[in-house]
Amino acid sequence: MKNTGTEQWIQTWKKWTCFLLIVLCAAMLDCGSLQAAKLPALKVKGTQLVNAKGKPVQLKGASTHGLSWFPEYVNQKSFSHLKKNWKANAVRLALYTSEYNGYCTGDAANRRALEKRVADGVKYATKAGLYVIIDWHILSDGNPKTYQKQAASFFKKMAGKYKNYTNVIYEICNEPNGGTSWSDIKSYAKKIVKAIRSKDKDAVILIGTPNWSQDVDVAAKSPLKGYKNLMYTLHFYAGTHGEGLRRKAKQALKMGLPLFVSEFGISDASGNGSLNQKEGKKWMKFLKDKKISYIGWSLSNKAESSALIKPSCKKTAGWKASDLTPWGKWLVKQW
Ligand code: IDC
Repeated sequence: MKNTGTEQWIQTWKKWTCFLLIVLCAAMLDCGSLQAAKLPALKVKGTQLVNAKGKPVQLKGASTHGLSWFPEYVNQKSFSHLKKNWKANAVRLALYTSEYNGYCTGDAANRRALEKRVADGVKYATKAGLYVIIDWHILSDGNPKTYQKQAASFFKKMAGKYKNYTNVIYEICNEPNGGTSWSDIKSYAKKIVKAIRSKDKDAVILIGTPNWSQDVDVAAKSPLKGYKNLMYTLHFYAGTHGEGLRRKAKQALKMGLPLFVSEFGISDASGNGSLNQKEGKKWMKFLKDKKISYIGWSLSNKAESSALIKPSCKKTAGWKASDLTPWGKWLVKQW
């Protein structure tokens, strides 16, 4: 009888602890960081992207068009549609640096708006259960060194913010071009990789290669040393690029270079013109054989053959097959 008071107190204490634990779990389930933890962290082993158990992983998904051009496609329903209906497992956020309200050419308000769009994109992708590539989309600015300072501070900021996200991947320069040498790209990459690694020790980082991310054989001769989880990008448009480019890719793989196709299409390289499905099939076979990840361009309804959505379709999510362009239908079948 003497103990009743203590026992009652213990019972009440147990009930409250239980209740608090449930509340805590519910709150955590709702929060993005726990969602992110659901996706296994990836790493690079040899030339292959793998999970923690060393099993090969192939990421497959779509790239947005420029975040300033088509911001409306960055929404929760759209990214969830990618995952649930299209069976993609990744999305790429194309942050143009120079063209059309680019991150480095627009004003401070534009920069803030773009950073908010990237943050929203990461949040939606995380909730949808997608890996997400933050793509520093250099293009008309040719040499990544043009905006190296801005790139270093941008990626340091992103890596600090997302260091605990297992689904965030950094692509540090979309397509160096205009004769930019591998040694220039490499010197840029060293700086940016260092900036990212000062915050995030192991996120996967994608590095662009010379000649619009095609000369992977050149990068293979002298890859970056001293860092893990680095991959090199190979871009192709099957209407323009065929066996010649695959040969370069095979050569690079043979030399031990990990490849990632962070952008491709089956139109010509302008992003328009007719589709080359036959060459596209050869590329798919190659990518499947080698278990190389691939991201199709672009999640937009622009009137060009590399857009996934028909120009007449104004929906920004919840698409039916009839809302997709021939390329959209083709790509979705590959996932
Ligand atoms: C194209 C878009 C087009 C836009 C142009 C801007 O499809 O609507 O006007 O960029 O310059 C790439 C680039 C990618 C291109 C795409 C098609 O990474 O930005 O998008 N492409 O030209 N490399 C090869 C092809």
